[in-house]
Amino acid sequence: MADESTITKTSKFLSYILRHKPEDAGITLDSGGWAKVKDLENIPDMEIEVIEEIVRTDDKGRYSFSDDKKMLRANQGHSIKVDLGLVPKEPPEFLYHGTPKYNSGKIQKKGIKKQKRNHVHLSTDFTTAMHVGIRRGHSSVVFKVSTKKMFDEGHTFFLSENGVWLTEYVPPEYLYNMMAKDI
Ligand code: HQG
Repeated sequence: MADESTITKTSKFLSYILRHKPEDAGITLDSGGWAKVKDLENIPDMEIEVIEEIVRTDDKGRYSFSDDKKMLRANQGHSIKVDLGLVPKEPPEFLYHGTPKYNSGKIQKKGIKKQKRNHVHLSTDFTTAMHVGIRRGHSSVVFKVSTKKMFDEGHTFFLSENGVWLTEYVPPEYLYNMMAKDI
């Protein structure tokens, strides 16, 4: 077992290179977002045992090995163009989006935009969304989104391997309710 700080440091670096900037570690991803494990092992301070432990224990299931374990990718959260091969899926009636309070006015007016990532990320429950909102250390607002209504009106949804719902954009008229959490 690797120590906590090695796990956190390595996981953050893996997120960074598998979702955003593979070139910063001198690696390339294929069109499906997969990195070769042998390339990852060549990165200084990167150990396969630590990668394996992260894939096994990550609290959000952020990474997956290919079936033959020769490749690794992030399950969602990318800003670089990747085709995760996800199939459109009907969402539940409501999903949730947590955000720092300072974004809420703009979101109410303009809707939820994907910003730098490839999709807007939606959680299945309030608590998870709240944690997404407060993760940068600010009081957060949770929007309840009428996702079934969106779907019925032509919006497409995907469910990532690790249970995060993804869509292109949430127009403001589907933001059904708003709940705040002060920290
Ligand atoms: C906000 C983490 C102003 C949006 C989490 C968010 C998630 C707007 C920020 C995953 C806006 C973008 C994604 C608008 C959206 N005006 N602000 N119109 N529309 N925003 O990090 O959803 O730990 O790209 O609310 O758990 O916070 O990395 O998206 O606050 O699943 O695995 O713009 O990242 O997962 O921020 O987080 P992000 P997110 P990991």
